[in-house]
Amino acid sequence: MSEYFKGIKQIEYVGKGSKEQLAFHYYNPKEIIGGKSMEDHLRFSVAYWHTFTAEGRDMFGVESAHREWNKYTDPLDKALARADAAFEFMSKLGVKYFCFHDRDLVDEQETLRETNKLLDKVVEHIKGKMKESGIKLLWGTANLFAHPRFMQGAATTCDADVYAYASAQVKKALEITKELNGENYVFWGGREGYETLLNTNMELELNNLAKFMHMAVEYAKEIGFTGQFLIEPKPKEPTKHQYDFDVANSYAFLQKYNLDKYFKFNIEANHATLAGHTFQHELRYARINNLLGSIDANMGDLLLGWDTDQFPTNVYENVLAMYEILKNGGIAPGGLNFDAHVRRPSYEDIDLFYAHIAGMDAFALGLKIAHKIIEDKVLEDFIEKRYNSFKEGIGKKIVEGTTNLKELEDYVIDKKVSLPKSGRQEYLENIINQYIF
Ligand code: XUL
Ligand code: CO
Repeated sequence: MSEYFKGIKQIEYVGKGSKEQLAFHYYNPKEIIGGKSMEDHLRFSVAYWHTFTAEGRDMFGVESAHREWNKYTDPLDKALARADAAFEFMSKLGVKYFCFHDRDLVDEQETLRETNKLLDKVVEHIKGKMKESGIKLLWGTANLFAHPRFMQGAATTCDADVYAYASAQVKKALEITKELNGENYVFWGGREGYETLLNTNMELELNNLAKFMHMAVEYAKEIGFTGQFLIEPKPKEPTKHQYDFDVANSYAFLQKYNLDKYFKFNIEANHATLAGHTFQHELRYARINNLLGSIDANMGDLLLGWDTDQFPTNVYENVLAMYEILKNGGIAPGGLNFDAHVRRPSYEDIDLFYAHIAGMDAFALGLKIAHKIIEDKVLEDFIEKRYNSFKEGIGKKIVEGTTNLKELEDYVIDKKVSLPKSGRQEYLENIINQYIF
């Protein structure tokens, strides 16, 4: 078997002082933070599509990277080589999870039957690799957006044959996710949205989408797949308006169609910002509704405004994200999946290591700092006091739902209502800086 990443040894923790860059400066997998190892807190995962399948093509140019493992013309040879490279990479990096779309593993063939046959062979091979390395599958999904048949959606298409094809793809993706003991299954809306309402029956499309998800839940029960179902919201791109806009909007959809007990959310930082939210907002909204399932750890570029899927090297953002994860009691059975790709000019194989190391170190820092902020109750004490007026008197009655508009009017009618306490935003931002730097 070929070695693809020659000259790269196991990536180890060397600590902050070292100048070695093929090493971790903050991510120390076995280090205990708040009673749990960093590795168990963070549950890092490598995204098969960005790291092993894609090669740096963008809207304006062809592939900039040429990966040795993708050079084969025979589809089985290529798929097996890609899997070998993936497991060599993940083992050297020390990441314990990966995620895939069905079409990342193998190229699509003439018929679904042929593609599925090829998939079975590769899944068997991957199963062996997983056993050998101890690397596990965080989640599987189906690619229902790349092939032109899905140009107008998959579960929200205008064409019943396309809908059937997408359903069959999900059936198979569920089977292979179960076969590989996947801990979750993700639905990202891909092209489930519209370009113009002039040609769109929105009601039918949303009803069909809900039926699609119900069928997946049913089939999972039938085959004994017990992983967590996740929806990954994104407001736009590739479609102008995606149906799974953000957590709040998708939660309304889940509730309307009685799907809320089966789904949680896979929240992606760059999707949050495209929706006009902070990453922390989406995490918080999911967390307080007990819907925080997993994370696509990346970041966007605020000046570009599209889904740039960059490695999450912004420590400040990661502190706030880890704050939500810790307050959630952890992220398992979800994890932190690097749905991120190297910049097109970073085309050498070694850049794949530098990029993941950068994301892992920045999230390790986020974990350590967020843990301290929570331990010292920096925000908790402040927030607790900020809402003191709801603990007694009329405030208590409001919280308990034992008052009414008439009583509230009586309460204030002759009262001189003073200003609420200062929000102290800058004071708090300064304290957070003191924890970070
Ligand atoms: C696309 C995206 C996907 C999903 C899986 O923006 O994030 O890669 O994570 O389909
Ligand atoms: Co994603």
